[in-house]
Amino acid sequence: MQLKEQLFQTTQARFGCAPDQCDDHQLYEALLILTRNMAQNRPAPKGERKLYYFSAEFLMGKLLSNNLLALGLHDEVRALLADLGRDLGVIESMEPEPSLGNGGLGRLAACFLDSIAALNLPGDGVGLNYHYGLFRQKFAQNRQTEEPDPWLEADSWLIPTGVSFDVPFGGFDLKAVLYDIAIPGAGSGCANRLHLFDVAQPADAPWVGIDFDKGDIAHRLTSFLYPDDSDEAGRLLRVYQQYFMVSAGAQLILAELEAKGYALNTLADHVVVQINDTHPSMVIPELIRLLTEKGMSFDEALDQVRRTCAYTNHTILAEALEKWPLAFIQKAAPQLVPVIQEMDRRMKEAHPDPRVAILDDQGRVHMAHMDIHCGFSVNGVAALHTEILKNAELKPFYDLYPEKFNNKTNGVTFRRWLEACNPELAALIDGCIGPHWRQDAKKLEKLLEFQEDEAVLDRLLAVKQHSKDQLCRVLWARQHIEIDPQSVFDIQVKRLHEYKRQQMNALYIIHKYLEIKAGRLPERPVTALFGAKAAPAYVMAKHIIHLILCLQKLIDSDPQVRPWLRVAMVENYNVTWAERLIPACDISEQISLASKEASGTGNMKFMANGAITLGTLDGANVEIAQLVGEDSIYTFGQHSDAVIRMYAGEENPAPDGRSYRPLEYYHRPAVERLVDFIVSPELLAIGDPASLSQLWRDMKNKDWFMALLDVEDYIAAKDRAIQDYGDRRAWAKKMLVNIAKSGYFSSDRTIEQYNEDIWKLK
Ligand code: 26V
Repeated sequence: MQLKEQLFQTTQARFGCAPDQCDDHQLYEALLILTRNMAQNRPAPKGERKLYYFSAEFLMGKLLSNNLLALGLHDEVRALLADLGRDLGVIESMEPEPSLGNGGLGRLAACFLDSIAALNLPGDGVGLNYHYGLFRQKFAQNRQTEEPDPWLEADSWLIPTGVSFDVPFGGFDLKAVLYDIAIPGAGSGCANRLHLFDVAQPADAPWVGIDFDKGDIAHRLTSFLYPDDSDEAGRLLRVYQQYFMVSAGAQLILAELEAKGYALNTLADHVVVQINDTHPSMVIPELIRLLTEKGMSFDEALDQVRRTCAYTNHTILAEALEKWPLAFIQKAAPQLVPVIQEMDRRMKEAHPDPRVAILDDQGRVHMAHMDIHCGFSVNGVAALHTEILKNAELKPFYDLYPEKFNNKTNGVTFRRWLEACNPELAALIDGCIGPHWRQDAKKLEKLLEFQEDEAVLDRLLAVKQHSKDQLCRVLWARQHIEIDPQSVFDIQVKRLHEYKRQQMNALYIIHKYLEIKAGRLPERPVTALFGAKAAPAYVMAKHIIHLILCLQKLIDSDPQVRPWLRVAMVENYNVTWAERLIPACDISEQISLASKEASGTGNMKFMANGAITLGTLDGANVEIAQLVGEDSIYTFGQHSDAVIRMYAGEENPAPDGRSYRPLEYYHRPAVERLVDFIVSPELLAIGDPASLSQLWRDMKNKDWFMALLDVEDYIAAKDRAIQDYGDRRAWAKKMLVNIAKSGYFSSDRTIEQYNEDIWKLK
């Protein structure tokens, strides 16, 4: 049946009217139903072996546009709607964004599902169906406030499956009900599934805290996505959530294995489980428990599981490595305790070194240690990150199991992050090198042939300007912020964390502000754009947001500074915002303290859209720098080995154990006046004195992530970039080189490497 006819039938059946009588939301719903059905009816990729990608977060973003692209219907639907006098972009904007992730880790999982399906590999995601995604951020009195963010409407992408499993908690069982989201592969003709487990009777009110009794857990277990460092009260809930996810997921794996007629002792031949950070680590003892319950010996169960499970590490921040008190597990899932104790006993017997123990002397379970001992692969997410794991953070494990360690540099799906979010650039690229980069992003390298082609460079600049103009319109429509579309767009968007150093960017803004006030005008106007959510309980992160919003206000009301420098922080930064901001960016801020950002993935998206990176040699920035060469990136700051030595405090340690002393940097005249401006009369008149002075004191005295160490070098590098921006031809060439070299960071490449080295699906 023609698409037009199908749409007509859908709106008739659902709303009793023809498409041209529907409002925008009704048309969205009709397209959702149509696309969902088409994706659902696609067959799964064939194969003898299947991947289960376990993750507590899948930050999918809106799905309509991407699913239409994957199904090859995007252009047809756009034309159909245009005939009705309607705009696909407007219809797409009706979709609520499912924010089922905190940041990079969850978004990576979503890019991976896209690539796994596009490469026609049999691989499903396993996670939880949170009813309220990450909180919705609002600004009031120059501060972040949080509101619940429901995303489920009467019609959503969820497909009820009728499948459920009983999950045994301490004292009661709970039914885990399975919903699926179909993941159609672009150009593959097949679809995989994202399996999301939910409780049978979810509470409809937002999460307001929880009592850990049977009734509350039964209704609220899936209410709420845990922000990455919330308060103590949520921690036990997190263990309940994790066990619910992995127990249901492990049961699903064994049910599918048996349904295919495979014996349990062939598990490792037919299944591979990728554990995305340590949140799903309890899948290891749960699989062992289920296998032994079905009659397998502990030895054999451990052997099967060890050959089935692989672990990805996404952070080296010690505070982010999960260590659950055994008492929590005893309460939530007591049946796992003897399994964990037996694994621990065996590992201690073989390796008595306390640094590699699963259970420590404080009765805590080190989830990553369990993964490394009881899995066959451990990978980091960028070359530098993997080296740091091997040589520092996880060195005792690398000494034991060198063969398990491998690197898989992250990637992003170019279907969402170039083709869908920047159609004008995609069309320009098609015009130069043809459409085949869409299947093989490495082909973008052919763009290098156009480095001296003035017409192409001019068009590249025009496309960028078009995206900047569009962003200006969106900013005005959503937040009534007016910025100069001709200014340099300098963008830092990512979770708010001290190690990512948004505070150092704020110091640059202060520097520019003071220069302008002193009559030293910059070469050209600059707009500093931010987007960032702070975990609700992360006090210092909230102080930094407050500082940025106060700077925004100060400059907005200063007619002397405003024409030259603007600050704009977007409210509720999410995937949808990213799709607007990234195509419009000139300078991509990737300024984490070297050694602290495992990889970054925003850096790759910006690069693919022709932004020039201003960054430290951290995470995947190192690989970006190697690919584009020093003319097409601005790097600065101390290197990771120096930073690691400073934390180790090898020479002349301060009382906090490090050899870094922030006061020494603070007392440099060029630095002191920037830091002190945080508590200047101008800012104190706008902001909360307690918040600003706490930030000021912390920066001088603690500065745990060493913003003052790098700030002078940062200012110099950024000023150089802003100056170079003036040579439009040379800048356009840098943009072209970045786009041409970005193909390496396609998640298709990353997934091919996972498959080649770890999953071995085909
Ligand atoms: C977790 C926590 C938990 C409590 C304390 C504060 C804190 C801070 C960070 C995290 C990180 C969670 C894991 C994560 O999102 N890692 C990110 O993974 C991306 C995909 O591999 C990678 O690009 C980012 O560099 C990495 O930060």
